Amino acid sequence: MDIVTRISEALQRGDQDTVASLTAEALEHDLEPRMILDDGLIAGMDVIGERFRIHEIFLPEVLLAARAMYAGLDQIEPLLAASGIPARGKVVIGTVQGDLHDIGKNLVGIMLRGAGFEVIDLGNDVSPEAFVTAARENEARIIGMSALLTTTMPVMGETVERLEREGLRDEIHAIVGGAPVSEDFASQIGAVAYGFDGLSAVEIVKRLV
Ligand code: B1M
Repeated sequence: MDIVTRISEALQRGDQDTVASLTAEALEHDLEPRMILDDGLIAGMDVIGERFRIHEIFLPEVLLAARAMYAGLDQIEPLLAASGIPARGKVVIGTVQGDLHDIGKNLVGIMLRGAGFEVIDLGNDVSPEAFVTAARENEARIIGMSALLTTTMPVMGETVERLEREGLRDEIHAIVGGAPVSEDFASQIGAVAYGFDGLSAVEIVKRLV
């Protein structure tokens, strides 16, 4: 079995030590960080998500898988983020209020930093007010919101409404992403764009800045 598949399987078992050692081994063998990320870590997490959906596994297993994901991600992050390009602009990012999923949002942050943007990461459970205040105070032109739960998606719309109320809609652009979010949803709530993954978020931000 190839090393990337072994990383995916170790992640599914929640075996963080093996994910850490296999990721280190893969990097020593010059495997592309993006390949380790997409075909190992994200692929493993996709299987976990599906097994959780059909009640084959439960929250403790998902938590262990998330911990194992970070054991690999922590090693890949410096490689994805190392661009050496001076900052091209500021982006405020966060996972919306009520939502604690932060793996995807962190990946988006890593890719943006790698593309040379200064990222102000507000973490998870971020209110519309906190997004808008951080963007205003840091003079950031972009707010990037992530949501993984259908129940927290409306917070994205509330943030856009808040920008409107404060007269900032033309100055600060809201972009949205996360597994349940879509292009249609983004235009319904008045966000300027929908990002499918970290790379597409980078493309959008480059276009907007
Ligand atoms: Co939760 N969870 N979870 N969970 N979890 C999902 C999202 C779920 C789909 C699982 C399922 O049922 N199959 C389901 C949501 C159902 C729904 O809303 N329709 C679910 C649920 C129900 C829950 C709880 C409610 C469970 C419970 O308590 N009963 C609970 C909610 C807690 C809360 O937030 N208030 C919960 C808890 C958790 C854990 C804490 C155990 C853990 C999170 C750990 C962490 O993040 N630190 C967890 C996990 C790991 C998942 C799954 C399995 C994996 C999510 C993930 O990290 N994926 C997830 C199933 C799934 O998504 N298939 C699930 C990997 C990550 C790289 O992908 O986040 O999609 P993703 O990010 C991608 C893109 O979406 C995009 O780029 C990223 C890179 O490609 N992207 C952006 C993301 N944000 C973006 C922003 C952008 C642009 C692109 O621009 C700004």
